[in-house]
Amino acid sequence: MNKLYLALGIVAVVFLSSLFFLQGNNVETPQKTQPTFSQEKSFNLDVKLWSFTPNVIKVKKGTKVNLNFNVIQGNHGFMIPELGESVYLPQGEKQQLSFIADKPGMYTFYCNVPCGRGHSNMRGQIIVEA
Ligand SMILES: [Cu+2]
Repeated sequence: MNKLYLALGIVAVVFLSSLFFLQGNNVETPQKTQPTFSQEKSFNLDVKLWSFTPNVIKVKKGTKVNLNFNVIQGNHGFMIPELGESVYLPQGEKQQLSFIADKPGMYTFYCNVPCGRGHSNMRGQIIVEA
């Protein structure tokens, strides 16, 4: 009788520890990674007919970039196709766009709302340094 209990006990211990082991393994499976950033930088951009000021923005890779738009004149848009980011910028409003610059390169941004004669001049660059 004692041997039976002992055998059952051993089975139970093995079973429970294997559950624990599996659970431990689960913790180590790669999770979907959240984008991380090493620093954060904010830029104030004035938006007018027909310019973004500044129109060149330089950051280091891994920076969280906050663009604060002060829309002074006209209705505009701000778009960075390569990063899949865009925001509508109606006159008189303040808007913000944030993203993590995690890939080095030169990204062109431009106004994507037809705003008249100088519309095609409304462009600039975000330079992400390695
Ligand atoms: Cu425009």
